[in-house]
Order: sequence, then C-alpha cells, then structure tokens
Amino acid sequence: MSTGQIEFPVELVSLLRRTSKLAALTGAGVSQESGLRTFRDAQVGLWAQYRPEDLASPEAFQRDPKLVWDWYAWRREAVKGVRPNPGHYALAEIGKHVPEFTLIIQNVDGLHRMAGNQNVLELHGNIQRVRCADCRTFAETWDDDTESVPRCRECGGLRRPDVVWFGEALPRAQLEAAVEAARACDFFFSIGTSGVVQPAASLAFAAHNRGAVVIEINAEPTPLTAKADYAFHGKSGEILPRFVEAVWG
Ligand code: BV8
Ligand code: ZN
Repeated sequence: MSTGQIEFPVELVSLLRRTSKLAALTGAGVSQESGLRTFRDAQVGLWAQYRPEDLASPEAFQRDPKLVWDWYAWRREAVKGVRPNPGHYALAEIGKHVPEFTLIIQNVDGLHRMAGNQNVLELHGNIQRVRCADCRTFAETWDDDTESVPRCRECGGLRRPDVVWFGEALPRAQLEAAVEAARACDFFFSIGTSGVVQPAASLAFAAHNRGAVVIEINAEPTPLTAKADYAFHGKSGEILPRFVEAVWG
C-alpha cells in the first residue's frame, strides 16, 4: 500500500488528540530520507568490507583505533552534508501539541535536535561529540583528518566518539528516563527501527505491557509488528507529517 493511501483510523486520531503522554523511539530509518545509510544498509567504499557492529565496538577500537576513528570521521562528514527531513520536523511538531512528549533516539547523527526537537534522550550517544577513552574528558575541538588518533590534553589518552559501542552500557540517566517514559505513556511510537538492538528494542514491549497503545511506523515489518496495535509500513518522512496533520492539523 503506497504511503499516499494510508488512512489513520478515526478512533486512533481522536484518542491521540486527547493524549498528554506520548513517547516515541526512533532508529536509523528516520534519517534515511535525509540521505544517511541505515545500519542494515550495506556500507560503501572503503567501509563496504566491514559490518557496522564490527567497527562500533571497544574491541575494534582496541585492535585498530585509527580505522575506527576514520570511520566516525567519515560518518561526521556524511552528516555535515545532510539536513533533517519532514519526519524529524513532524516529531518536533508533536512536541508542541503533547505536554509530556519524550523522544527516545538510537540515532547518533544529531538531526533531531537540528529539527528543533527539545526533550531528546540520546540512548546511543552522538557522533558530533568526542571524548577521551580513558578520563572521559570532552574535547571542545579536534582535528578529523590527522595521521594518528588525537589524544586527550588532560591525560594523553586516545580520543573516541561519544557513542555507545556494542557491549558497552547505555548512559544510565537517559536509559532510566526512557524506561520511565515507556512505562508512563498512553501512546508509544516505534519509528524507523528494525527492533533488534537491545535494550532499546525492549522499550516498546515495556510500554505495551503497561497498556500503552503501540504504533509502528517502519518501511518493513519488524519483530514488534505482531504486538503493535497499529502498524503503518512506509517512509516515516511521508507518514509522520500526514499523521500530525490528521491529528493536530
Ligand atoms: C549492552 C552507536 C551490556 C554506535 C549503537 C539481548 C539479546 C541479544 C543481544 C543483546 C542483548 N542485550 C545486549 C545485546 C547485545 C547488543 C545488541 O543488541 N546486539 C544486537 C545487534 C543483537 N546490545 C549492546 O551491545 C548494547 N550494550 O548490552 O551492554 C552491558 C550492560 C551493562 C554494563 C555493561 C555492558 C549497546 C547497544 C548500542 C550499540 N550502539 N549505535 C554507532 O552508531 O556507531 S546501535 C546502532 O544500531 C545505531 O544506534 C542504530 O540506531 C542501531 C541499529 O538499529 P536501527 O536504528 O533499528 O537501524 P537498522 O538499520 O537496524 O534498521 C532501520 C529500520 O528502518 C529498518 O527496519 C528499515 O526497514 C527501516 N527504514 C529504512 N528507511 C526507512 C525506514 N523506516 C521508515 N522510513 C524510512 N524512510
Ligand atoms: Zn583523558
């Protein structure tokens, strides 16, 4: 069914109009229409030979810090060349209409904030930030194109992107706030995520188990589809603006 024909059930629209508590989880798919590859999309060029989860790990950084540093520098370049899409702006619009709107993101590209989203929980960090791998001191500035991985001015440790690598714990405050929002919301949107990366993928189920209405917006079915109360399969940059128009327009 093309996105153009998607109808939003009347009862869903009227319930959403009255809600005050809404949480949304987004994944790489929400940035796809901005021109950024998702995690599942094959990588290109020099990086085609690597699986993202093989580079996004402390072991990979231990083994070859320069390779991992350069991968994130390449991804930062990619983000510099793109802009938020209508999906990001539609989420910012929801924030203006729903008093308790919590935006929980797996995205590390910074596009949600660029679109004006305020209350954003970055579960997996942000590639626009760099910190020391040892003393965690944040770097205000750093040079992306260097012979070797830049070092920390405080302790001389290697610098790394401020993201959560596979096998690393998520930032406690953000994760606790996300779990709280999932448990307290009336509506939980799962947008542009394949639902395989834990613990983020369990938030929709936590919301479902607390009686929230779960709505999936994704280009293809996921492990969540069977549990979702509503599933709209298509492009989030096309569906979300229409959703916002139908409910709060
Ligand atoms: C941890 C930052 C322990 C880095 C990322 C339980 C079971 C199994 C495995 C585990 C488990 N618990 C933990 C694990 C291991 C692991 C995990 O989940 N592995 C998976 C692969 C099986 N989890 C971890 O390692 C986590 N840490 O558990 O630590 C611990 C605990 C305490 C103390 C010490 C240690 C850390 C996970 C975070 C890893 N970091 N990112 C970086 O980005 O470089 S995750 C990374 O993957 C990104 O954040 C990305 O968001 C995510 C990928 O998932 P999606 O966002 O869903 O993207 P994907 O490409 O998969 O899918 C895109 C979807 O969009 C598709 O469905 C597509 O159809 C759709 N789509 C495409 N275009 C559109 C669209 N939809 C709508 N519109 C479109 N236009
Ligand atoms: Zn340091």
